[in-house]
Amino acid sequence: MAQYTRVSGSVGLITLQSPPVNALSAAVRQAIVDSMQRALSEPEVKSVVICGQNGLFSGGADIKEFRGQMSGPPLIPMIHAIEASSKPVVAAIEGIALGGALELALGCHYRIAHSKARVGLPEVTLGLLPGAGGSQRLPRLIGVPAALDLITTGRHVTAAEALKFGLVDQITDHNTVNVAVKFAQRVAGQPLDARRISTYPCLSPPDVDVLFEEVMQRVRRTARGAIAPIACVQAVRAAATLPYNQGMERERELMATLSTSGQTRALQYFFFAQRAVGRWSMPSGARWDTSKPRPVHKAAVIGLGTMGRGIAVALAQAGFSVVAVETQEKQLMEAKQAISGMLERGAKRRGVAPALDKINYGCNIQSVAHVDLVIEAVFEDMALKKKVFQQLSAVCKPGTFLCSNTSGLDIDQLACQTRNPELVVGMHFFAPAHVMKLLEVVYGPKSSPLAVATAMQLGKKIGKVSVAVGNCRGFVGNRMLKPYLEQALFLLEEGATPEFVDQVLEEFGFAMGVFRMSDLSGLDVGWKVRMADGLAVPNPTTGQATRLRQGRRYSPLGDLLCEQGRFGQKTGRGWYQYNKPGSQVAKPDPWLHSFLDEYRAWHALVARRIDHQEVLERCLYSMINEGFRILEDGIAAGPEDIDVIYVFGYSWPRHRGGPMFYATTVGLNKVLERLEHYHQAHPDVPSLQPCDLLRKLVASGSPPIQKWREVIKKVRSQL
Ligand code: 3H9
Repeated sequence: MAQYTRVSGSVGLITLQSPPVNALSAAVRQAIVDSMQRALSEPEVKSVVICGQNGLFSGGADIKEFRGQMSGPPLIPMIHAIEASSKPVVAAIEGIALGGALELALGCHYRIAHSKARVGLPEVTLGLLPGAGGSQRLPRLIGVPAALDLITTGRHVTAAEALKFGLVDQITDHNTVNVAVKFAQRVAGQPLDARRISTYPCLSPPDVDVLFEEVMQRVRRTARGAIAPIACVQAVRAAATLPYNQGMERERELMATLSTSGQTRALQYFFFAQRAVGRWSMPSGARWDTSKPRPVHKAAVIGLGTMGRGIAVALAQAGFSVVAVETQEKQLMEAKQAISGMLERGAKRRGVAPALDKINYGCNIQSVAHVDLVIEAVFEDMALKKKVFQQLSAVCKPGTFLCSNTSGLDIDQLACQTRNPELVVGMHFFAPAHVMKLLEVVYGPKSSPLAVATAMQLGKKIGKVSVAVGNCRGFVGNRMLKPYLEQALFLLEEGATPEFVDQVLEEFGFAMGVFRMSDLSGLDVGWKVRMADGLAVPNPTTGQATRLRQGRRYSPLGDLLCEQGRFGQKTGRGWYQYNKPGSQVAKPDPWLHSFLDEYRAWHALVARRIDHQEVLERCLYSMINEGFRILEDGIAAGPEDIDVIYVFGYSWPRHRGGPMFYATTVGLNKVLERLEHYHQAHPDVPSLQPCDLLRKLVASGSPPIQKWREVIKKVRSQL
């Protein structure tokens, strides 16, 4: 709620009190309204300061309240009343002032921030806009271009940047509340007309139409189908072109549309999902809150290819001492140069000194003897990784955690090579490892909770969203990718083109369609895995049999491209053609179209017209079906883990919440029915056969996603 006290004789101090982030819940809003009335009615009180307890102003509107009926005083009139107050009101911003909290501060007559505070209007990330006057006041205060930047991206800005924008009046290194109280005493009795932002004209550049056109085009391009960023531009446009009251009316209309959209529900779900993955658990019952991590000071990276380099950079940038090992002298020198470049560019972007001295290089595995944790990132080959783990186990000091950056190999087999299998976990980074936010922390049957807790904490310290998952082929992310890729290939066999499949998936919101993504990652990677599995056979006999392998339908299309040396972007040819090797501009390739025609003719396949719906349903529902199997097997503890992995690691559009949340928006019964339909048409494709958990969820009335864990527990206890 909020506490009202009188300080220094004449200042009414309102302290927001609602842990953990002083969100503006109904009770807090009511307490602000009551406290303001009291401050206005007490003749001794000449000015007011609003602050938050525990060094945090406020995290904004209470997102949990969005799920139900709103109660308590609404924010808009509350903020208007503060702005209209005859006594000056000063916001004392410590920690954070986000969303509705910054809107509240914009209603105050003055804003004083601590130098370490951050402010922002992140509503767009929740599928909303700053709907308590923020879209109308901010452009009036800091100008249209800066307001567009803050409101359409939702980015947090530092106090120093806020001061530069004119968003706060003063910053301080001292006790912000004390400074604000003194300030409030000084400005008591001064005229307030010039301090009410809603009365300011909205100063726009002369070419305002051009500006909005450009911003709208950019926002549409990057929004990938999200509607909130577009509504944010429209709201700021209203501020720039309409009087304040009409602008507020437009803000209200746009907010009404957004707040009832499926996208905001998905984004709010995702907000809590991101936090839920931190509360990990293992089938053994070990949990985040009962397993203490061990501090890591010094880490090592073995293997300095693309992944190893990115991991070393991520560690060094986060302040860890790193030993970087590559056994071949020449590769070591190349890696050192590349890593230094990455560190220098990163430091330049962030305006800090490059952490070059954090990394020591070596070509001998002995140099990792004294580190606390090793991340192995050698080539994805089980025999090689086993050898490295044997060496590490012999060389490292007792208690060293041994982690593998494998993208899908069996962690247990690696653990078995060591003296202390309980200290072995997977740390699956995503390329480029210093940029991508996702980290899958993979526990095997022998991994200890201590090892999992330590890897999870290390992930957090280097800025990753870490998700703990069980050990199986491909873990969560790549295991679900398999049926998705497989369906895309089958669609080509049946008549689709890579361009069409990609277009449908990109319209859905993926940053890249499946074929463009495969070209980027390199087609040879999967080919090598399929060869090791005995699936891809060089020069197979032709005929129907080549499309049925190990008892199930198989498409050798990817293998045939690789046999032609078409490995994707790096060779300038793959599912698309590129101007030169390494180029990123994918162009349709007539050669590939004739190749597909010949392939179909050879296998007596008649191309048919495939529509959008079939592409989406077969690619996405087969992937979702695998997600249910993963939940059934206990590889992921809950649907949130899968959704977070897909949004952060596989560019699943965030405004669709992740694959498992998306299934709820389609309707679980519809997903089941369509899978049954496609499985009937393709009985030799096991990934289309609906899994038991999906059937059980539908049979139990398709409960909301927050209740799935209970059903999963029941299903697993019956196994
Ligand atoms: C808005 O204001 C709309 C307006 O325009 C009005 C329109 C009319 N509500 O992230 P953390 C919980 S929209 C409820 O782990 P951190 C969070 O779930 C709002 N709960 O800590 C977690 O709970 P648990 C605009 C909230 O230190 C706990 O607090 N505001 C809220 O890493 C700790 O959170 C935003 O979008 C909330 N607003 O980061 C800000 N915020 O422990 C969203 C947090 O049970 N919040 N919780 O898992 C954030 O960005 C970060 O949480 C913050 C703290 C930076 C505040």
